Amino acid sequence: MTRTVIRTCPLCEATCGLRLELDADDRVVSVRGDEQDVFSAGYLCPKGATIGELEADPDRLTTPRIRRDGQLVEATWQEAYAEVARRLQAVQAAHGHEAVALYLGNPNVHNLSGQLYVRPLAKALQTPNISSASSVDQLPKHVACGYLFGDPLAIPVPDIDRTELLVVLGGNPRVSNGSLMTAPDLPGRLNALRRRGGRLVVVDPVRTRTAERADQHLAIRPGADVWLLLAVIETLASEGLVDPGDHLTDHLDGLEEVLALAAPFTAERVAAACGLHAEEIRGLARELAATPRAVVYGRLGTSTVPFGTVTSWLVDVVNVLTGNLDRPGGAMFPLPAHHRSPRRPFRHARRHSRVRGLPEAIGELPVAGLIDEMTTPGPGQVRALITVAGNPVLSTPEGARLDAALADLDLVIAVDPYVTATTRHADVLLPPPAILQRPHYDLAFTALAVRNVANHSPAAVPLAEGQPDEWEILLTLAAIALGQQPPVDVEVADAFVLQQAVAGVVADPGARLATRDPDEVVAALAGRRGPERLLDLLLRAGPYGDGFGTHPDGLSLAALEAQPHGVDLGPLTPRVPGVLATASGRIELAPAAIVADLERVARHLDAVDATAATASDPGDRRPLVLVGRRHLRTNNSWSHNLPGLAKGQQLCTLQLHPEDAAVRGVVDGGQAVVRSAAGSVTAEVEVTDRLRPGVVSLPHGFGHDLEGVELSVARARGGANANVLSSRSEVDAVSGNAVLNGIEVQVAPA
Ligand SMILES: Nc1nc2c(c(=O)[nH]1)N[C@H]1C(S)=C(S)[C@@H](COP(=O)(O)OP(=O)(O)OC[C@H]3O[C@@H](n4cnc5c(=O)[nH]c(N)nc54)[C@H](O)[C@@H]3O)O[C@H]1N2
Ligand SMILES: Nc1nc2c(c(=O)[nH]1)N[C@H]1C(S)=C(S)[C@@H](COP(=O)(O)OP(=O)(O)OC[C@H]3O[C@@H](n4cnc5c(=O)[nH]c(N)nc54)[C@H](O)[C@@H]3O)O[C@H]1N2
Ligand code: SF4
Ligand SMILES: [Mo]
Repeated sequence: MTRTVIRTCPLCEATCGLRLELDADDRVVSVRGDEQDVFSAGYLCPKGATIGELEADPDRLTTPRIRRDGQLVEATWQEAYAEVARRLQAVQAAHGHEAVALYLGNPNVHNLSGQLYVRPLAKALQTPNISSASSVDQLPKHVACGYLFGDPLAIPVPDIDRTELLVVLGGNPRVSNGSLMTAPDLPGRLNALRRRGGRLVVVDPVRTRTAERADQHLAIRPGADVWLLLAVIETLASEGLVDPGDHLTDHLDGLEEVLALAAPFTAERVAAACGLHAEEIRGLARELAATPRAVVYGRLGTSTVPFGTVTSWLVDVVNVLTGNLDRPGGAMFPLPAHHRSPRRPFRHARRHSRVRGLPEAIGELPVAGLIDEMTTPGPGQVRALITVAGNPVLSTPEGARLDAALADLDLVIAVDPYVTATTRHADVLLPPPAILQRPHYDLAFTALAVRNVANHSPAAVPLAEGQPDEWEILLTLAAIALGQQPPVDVEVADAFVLQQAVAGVVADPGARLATRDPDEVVAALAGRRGPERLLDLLLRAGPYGDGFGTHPDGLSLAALEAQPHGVDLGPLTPRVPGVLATASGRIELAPAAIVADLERVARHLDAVDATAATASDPGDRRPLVLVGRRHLRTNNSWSHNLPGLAKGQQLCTLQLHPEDAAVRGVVDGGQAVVRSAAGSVTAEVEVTDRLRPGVVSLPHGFGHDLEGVELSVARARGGANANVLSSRSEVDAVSGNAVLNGIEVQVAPA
């Protein structure tokens, strides 16, 4: 006897619907794409297909661990919480609240508990030292959109199903399945674009899977997109092609300023630095101007670079100048079903990190500064770290140094289902429930989706006796951080969280709940608890909500539960000016804080010109430039333990061009030492002409063969930790985001 469970895959941003068969013991016996899903229509990738393997992974923890005599031994939840209280409160008492740092990893964004209960924990800790995977990823986009539109979460996405020209910079959606662009079945959507006569242009130093199936591939030099985009703007301006469109005329500030700023960056001036021909750059600008529905989209390769914020900003500036912002087929703002707090005009750099003065953004400090906060003595030194769903030893700069710094901390607490390179340092390790044991709704990704959709998955498998859900773990940590002793009454803590949420919603004139009596709202939510109660509130108060009776046909959690394949709320619609939260109420096309970095952009161009001049010498021994990559069958650092995904293959290879390999005497299948200013690793060599000469590629998330890691499959293949090579001092100046692409390295046979 099996039963069918329909739910959304939480493993990447594509939010595909899954159709699972579970046996009588709740084991997954088969996984298919849900053909009735309103958004994914049956699409499934190899990662989604292994969800059963993930749930059944013998290395996945279900029991807490605490450190006793140097060993991580199993403990009860009571013992684990008691240990947290004893040791966390001791650090707080001895060194102050700021001595405790919090690092939030990527899976928090794919998890309702992480989305709704991490913030109460962060608040309760009363520490400035909060960082997340955002600052090794998309932070520059938040900062750019914060300045442009006043709201760091107002990120326009390519209207991929209606565009006629998609220009992808530094993204590989055929492998990543999309990022800051939630669209299940991107391979199918890209095929459809070309079938209807549209064009795909890919700008990437590597001929990726996306690039090889594009109409045009521009093999740019790493880090050069900033100059490319400035030259596109210069071309639009000098050839009279600027036309933001009537719909934006009354909502735009700074247009003339942007055009003036781009004037020095002609295509001819930047071509060598970009490694492209001037005519290719001008051609791109002309094509963008001439195509009625076109959109530029930048992803990781435009973000984790020295000018990440400027580049992310320029992407949307080009969309504005070509009339493609907020228009069908261009870059559009989704309108998700849940209520979002009204945004005050974006503020940035409200405080700075203690040691290096890195700026705060979206309430966090860049993780590139964390090692310094841990290792630099003085008042405010970090002595304890809590990680929730993160593996910073493998995902953040100078991973090996972070690893050493973690060993010296007074306390490490981790909420994570695995003993990883990072969590092997934990003094207390608290495992969250499995994916099928928790409800799922994509608060983050419905706000980045190329259609407005809503889809809820209730928990499919019950929690074990005494097993806490992840939100209960997070609330318990929060209460302990506030000085309580366990056992913590999570219902009381949760009632407080709800009360705060309701107060925020009824005070928002834009909510479908404004001016209602808070007690009445709380009463109407009775019968649910935890994240589902909060979600019900947000859905009912949201733009499609039932308003607790004012819009009887509107959405509620119950309405979504009745629609397991999701609810389609239609294509994206124009949202300017309503979406804007700037002080002026307009799009601020030339924000001073971003414009200030253009001087550095110009200086770097001069410096790069000098090296570009020698780049064509095939025998030259200039440093190579390292970029990252992803594989269809991996998910950052934590899927490598699934035999079905890994298939026994070494995916962590150093790719380099045949010319570069020959000059250095490294051979396909051999071992090479890769050295940067920050460190060195040894990796297996893969020679391929997919890369631009001078560029080498290594994926991140590997390097599991460290003492104490309990990932039996992943350990066996090890792989090199790419972040031994990235430097914590290389950051995007505006946002503090780490530079992970475009690192100078030397390669030699091992
Ligand atoms: N299968 C799989 N899917 C994933 C993930 C995964 O690990 N595996 N991770 C998920 C996560 S967390 C994210 S953030 C997304 C990322 O999603 P994407 O950004 O689509 O994926 P990446 O493969 O990182 O693509 C970055 C591309 O930028 C190129 N690049 C590097 N430097 C430069 C540069 O200076 N300029 C330009 N133009 N290109 C450059 C690289 O060659 C690479 O092809 O993927 C998500 N999806
Ligand atoms: N060199 C280089 N470095 C990079 C990148 C790159 O392209 N190149 N990409 C960067 C990007 S885009 C990202 S997003 C980061 C990711 O960096 P991180 O978020 O730090 O790392 P992940 O590898 O995603 O690790 C996630 C951890 O969460 C745990 N986990 C999984 N599900 C859950 C859950 O439901 N609850 C809890 N509590 N834990 C869970 C996993 O066991 C794993 O230990 O890496 C960044 N680092
Ligand atoms: S594309 Fe992403 S969401 Fe879809 S099945 Fe694969 S991992 Fe899951
Ligand atoms: Mo990411």
